[in-house]
Amino acid sequence: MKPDIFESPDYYQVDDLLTEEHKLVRDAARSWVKKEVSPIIEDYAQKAEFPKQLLNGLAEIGAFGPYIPEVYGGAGLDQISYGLIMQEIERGDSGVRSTASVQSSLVMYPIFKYGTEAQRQKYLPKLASGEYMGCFGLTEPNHGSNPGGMETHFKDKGDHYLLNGAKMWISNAPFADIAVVWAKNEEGRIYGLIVERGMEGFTTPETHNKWSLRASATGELIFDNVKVPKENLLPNKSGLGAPLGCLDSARYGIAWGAIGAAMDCYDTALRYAKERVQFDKPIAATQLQQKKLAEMITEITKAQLLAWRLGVLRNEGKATSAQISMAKRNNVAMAIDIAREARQILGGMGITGEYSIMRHMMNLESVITYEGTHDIHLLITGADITGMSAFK
Ligand code: TGC
Ligand code: FAD
Repeated sequence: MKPDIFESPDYYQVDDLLTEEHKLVRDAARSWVKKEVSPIIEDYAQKAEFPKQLLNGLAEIGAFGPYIPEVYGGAGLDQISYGLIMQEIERGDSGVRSTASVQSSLVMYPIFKYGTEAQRQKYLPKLASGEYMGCFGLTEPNHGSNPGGMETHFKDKGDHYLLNGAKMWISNAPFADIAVVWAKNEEGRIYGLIVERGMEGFTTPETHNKWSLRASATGELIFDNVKVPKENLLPNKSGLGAPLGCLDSARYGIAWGAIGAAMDCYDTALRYAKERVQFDKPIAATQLQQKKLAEMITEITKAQLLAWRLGVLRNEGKATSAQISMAKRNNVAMAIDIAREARQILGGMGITGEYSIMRHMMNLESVITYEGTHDIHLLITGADITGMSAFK
């Protein structure tokens, strides 16, 4: 792969909307990605292997629990810093951002929000440092977009719970030390349970043959009469709103992350178009390629402003779930469109691992599906503006 000479586009001076702390956090993450992620990531994606050596660095740049209070080992940052970290990591690779998203928003967040003080003390500092890695089990073989129908369940056996069921498509599952698992009790009420690797009857087979997020480890979670200690139940919120509340935080991070992938594709395509000469002139001097590039920077700029405004609303505690859905849907679709157009600008070179574009494009096929599909987020907006749900 070529050396990482990425230069971030900022057509509307969005930097002026950021504080000095935001820029410091963003620049630290950007330098780390250039030094540690870019040189190795293509190789790991080709091998379909997660680069575990990145875990310490992710912890050091504050990617594990950016907005979790420092008293629990988090970085204690605001929502815009969190978004900027996700943007920079996904500029490197969506799979690496996935690992950070899951750890922060889908494992640390529910323990922080719905857990007991003892659970916070036991797990959060170790998750923040990367000593423990976590995964989040919501999706099941028969229930993807409709997690409320989940079949995984637990029974109260007096001194423990007995957990049975299966989850699939779980990021980080093959190497996670703990899993936050969503299951129904005997009354059909959904709760989160912390399941630890090594508990008898708990296995995490890896999912192979993916053409997307190849540098991220994906797997199943199988629960065959797993005895879960009662102190591992997250007691402070139940119902479908509990896992969906975690998704709000992760979807917000993805709205920023997708901008990173789009910026990387745009920057690569712009540079290539200026250097590639056909018919005795750079292809950047042709109207057709300028149309592609001009539309890309327009869409990136709109996405930056959407994400920034959403970050302000989240900092003020005013962002709605439907607003988050709009940003996740718009920004991921924007990024995948830009990846496809950028790939064409590079002609045949665009399909090789010499450049990052094809990897981003394939990764984004997962990003547009997980954390709520493109269709589901449209239906969330539709329900919000009409007051009528079209899901069921
Ligand atoms: P519905 O009746 O609408 O809602 C049930 C309860 O949940 C509440 N709620 C929310 N709470 C917080 N945040 C949200 N975003 C919420 N959306 C709904 C709602 O108020 C209600 O509360 P209550 O107290 O009245 O009971 O539920 P529904 O069954 O009709 O489903 C709604 C729908 C389709 C929007 C929801 O199920 C959905 O979002 N489906 C998509 C599933 C999904 O996103 N799965 C993601 C799995 S995790 C993942 O993909 C990780 S990828 C990780 C990575 O690598 O980055
Ligand atoms: P389905 O729900 O079967 O949807 C299939 C199609 O039908 C989609 O196009 C969808 O938009 C459409 N559709 C569904 N319902 C409707 C409707 N009412 N109206 C119109 N169209 C509809 N899950 C986790 O719990 N944890 C993870 O860590 C995790 N990581 C993932 C990593 C990867 C790489 C991938 C690919 C997925 C991951 N997921 C994870 C699962 C992900 O959240 C689901 O794939 C996603 O929610 C969609 O579910 P599904 O694949 O079962 O598709």
